[in-house]
Amino acid sequence: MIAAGGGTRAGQRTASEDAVSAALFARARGLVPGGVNSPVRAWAAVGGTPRFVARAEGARVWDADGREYLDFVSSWGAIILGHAHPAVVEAVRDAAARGTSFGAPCEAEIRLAERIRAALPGLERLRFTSSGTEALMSAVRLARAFTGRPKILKFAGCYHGHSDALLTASGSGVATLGLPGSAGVPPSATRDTLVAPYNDVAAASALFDELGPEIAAVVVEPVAANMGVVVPEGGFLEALRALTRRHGALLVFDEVITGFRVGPGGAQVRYGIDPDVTCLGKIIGGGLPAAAFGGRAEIMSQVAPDGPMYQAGTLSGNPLAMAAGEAVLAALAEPAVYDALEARAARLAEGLEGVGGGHVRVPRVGALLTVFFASEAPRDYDAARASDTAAYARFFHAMLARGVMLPPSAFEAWFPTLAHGEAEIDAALAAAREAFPQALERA
Ligand code: KE4
Repeated sequence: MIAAGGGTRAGQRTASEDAVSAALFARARGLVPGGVNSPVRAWAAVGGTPRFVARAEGARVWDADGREYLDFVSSWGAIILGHAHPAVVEAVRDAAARGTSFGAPCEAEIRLAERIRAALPGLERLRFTSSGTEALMSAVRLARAFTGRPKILKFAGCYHGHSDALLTASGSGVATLGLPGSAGVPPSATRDTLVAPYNDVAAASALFDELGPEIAAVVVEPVAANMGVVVPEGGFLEALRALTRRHGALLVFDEVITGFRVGPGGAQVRYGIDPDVTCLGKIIGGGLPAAAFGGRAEIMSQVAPDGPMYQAGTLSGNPLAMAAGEAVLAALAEPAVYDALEARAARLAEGLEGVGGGHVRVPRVGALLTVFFASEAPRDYDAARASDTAAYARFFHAMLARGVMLPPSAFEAWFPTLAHGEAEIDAALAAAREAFPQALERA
């Protein structure tokens, strides 16, 4: 199968197809834990040699061995226009020529903040950070500062970055006091973190009945994308909004993935829910390090230097990241952009379910989807973990051999971009038609 747009013929790939990546991986492992700067990139969940990317353009990446792939990782959702989009490259190049970081405010921060607020009016005030982890960590501190309460309620299978309080084991059962989900996180750091199953209104409600006066906030991915894509069931988000209002807690939407991906106003506009605090990331930095947390002015007035809640960052509001983000949001403001994203992602998801022959379910919201080897689309983390991850790993490699780079974990989302046109979707579906039988063969 030829990857759309020419490139390497997958069928002709030689045994040494990853020789250069393998050598780089060995070299990296002598320098960086696991040879990678973020664990998922090591391909532990699917096995094999992680490909080192040499360059990327549009919907494609080329690895260090010179092989071309259709890319559905898209920097974990940070890329939505396509890689190396000319408007982004030019904006970053122009900004860099004026200096890369000032440690002082600059107008670019204001312009990007204005664009974000135009799309998300609920963010009356916002603060930029350099990562989603920082944004969520700050949002938790903000909720505790604003309410004076200690506890946070999150949902099993949702990932909100790696700050201690949010790195809890994915609690099973109705609701558990958070247990540390990583070495180095002491029980003291997560004893105030409550965990309930996603889509389980009764569990969340029971926690509020028991501990409501102590709960500062509910933190939720409005569309879960870190256990694979798990769609909020009707009434789930509405119930969280009602519960938090009734008990005086804040509703924090983690839109690091969904922001500007599932619609021009993110999940909160798509589902018509007004959270108290929103966290953004990925797309707003256009592939450069930028994220943000924001909300009503009354709440954000807690944040230093206006208020007593400290939060800071050397590179927060970095001018290059601001320029990249502004270029991306300007392009996303073009009419019909989201119609195109929605239509192509829908054709991909429906096509995958079609060629999957009843063995897969492909939940999708906007340009966010996952292939689960399961008979039903999971409604929570326990169900997601019950899917056939071994089959997914076989599917991953069968697609890789055909020139399609998928997320190297069954618990991640696929991120099609505006550069994934008809030809790219057709090529991915053609590869999947051949790859599914291989994936379904028991090892
Ligand atoms: P960062 O700190 O990685 O910028 O953002 C953390 C974060 C927060 N909230 C949500 C909903 C997220 O998905 C993330 C990070 N996403 C993962 C991919 N699922 C990043 C990939 C990685 O860890 O390398």
